[in-house]
Amino acid sequence: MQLIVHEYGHVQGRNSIIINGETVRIDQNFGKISFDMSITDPNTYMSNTFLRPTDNTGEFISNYAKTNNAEDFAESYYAYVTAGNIFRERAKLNNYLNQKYEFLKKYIFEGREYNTGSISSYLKWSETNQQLPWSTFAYMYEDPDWTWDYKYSFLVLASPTPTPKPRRTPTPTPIPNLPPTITTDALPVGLLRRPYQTTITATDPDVSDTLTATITGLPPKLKVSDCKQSTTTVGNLICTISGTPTKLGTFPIAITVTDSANNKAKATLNLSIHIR
Ligand SMILES: [Ca+2]
Ligand SMILES: [Zn+2]
Repeated sequence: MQLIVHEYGHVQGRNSIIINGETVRIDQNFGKISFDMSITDPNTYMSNTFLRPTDNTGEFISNYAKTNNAEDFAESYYAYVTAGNIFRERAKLNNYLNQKYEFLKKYIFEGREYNTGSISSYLKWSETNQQLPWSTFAYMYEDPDWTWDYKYSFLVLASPTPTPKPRRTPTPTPIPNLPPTITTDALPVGLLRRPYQTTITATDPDVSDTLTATITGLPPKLKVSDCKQSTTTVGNLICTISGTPTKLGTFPIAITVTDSANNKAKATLNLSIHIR
C-alpha cells in the first residue's frame, strides 16, 4: 500500500499546475523548498543538491525523501495520505516540512486532509533511526518495532468548504384559518309584552380562536344580554337575546361573527313579534 501511494505520487508529481500564473511541473516546483533547482540533472531534470546541506534535520518526511526532489515529493505525497496525523505533528517542528505539507494541501489535495497514521507510532520513532515508519525503505527492508496500526480508511479530516448552494427557504404550508359558522338558522317568534329569550350560536373549526359577535336590528326593548364563549364546547359562541318586546312586526336581525383571524360569518334572521 505504501509503495503504491508513493509511486502514484510520482505520477502526480510529473503533472503540471499553475502557480502564480506560471505553468510548472509539480515535483520541480515542490523541490524548491529543499533543493537547489538551478542545478538539475540534464537527463532527469531532478536536483539532489540541498539548499541547506548541513542543517536539514527534520526537513524531510523520510530519509529516502532526501534522494532528490522527485522522491521528496513522492514520499511527502505518500505520507500526506497515509500518515496525515504524523505529517502534521512533524510539520509543526520544521518550517520547511510545514511548507511541503501546505504545498500538498493547497495544490494537490485542495484543502482535503487525512486522519491517517498513528501518533503513538510516531512517538516511538527515534530521530537516530532515519527510517521513518512509513518510509519506502522501512517498508521494504526493515521490520518495524512499532505498532503498525495505520488505518487506510482515508477518513477525510477536513474538506474545503463547498460553495453553498442557494437554498430556498421551504415555504411552510400555511394552515388556513377557517371562518366561523353561525349555527342558529331561525329565531323563535316572540309575543308582545311577554318576556322573550333566545340564543344565537356560532362555532369555529379553529379551537384557539376567540369569536365575537355583533347583532343589530333587534326590536325595541330586546338586547343582547350576554355573548360569550361556550364553556363546554371549544370554539363555540353563545349570545343570548332577551327582553320584553313592545312592538309588533318582523325584524331582520343582522348577525356578524368574527374569529381571531378576522374571518367573518354573516347571517340575517327574522325575528317576528306577534300579539299572541
Ligand atoms: Ca377561524
Ligand atoms: Zn520513488
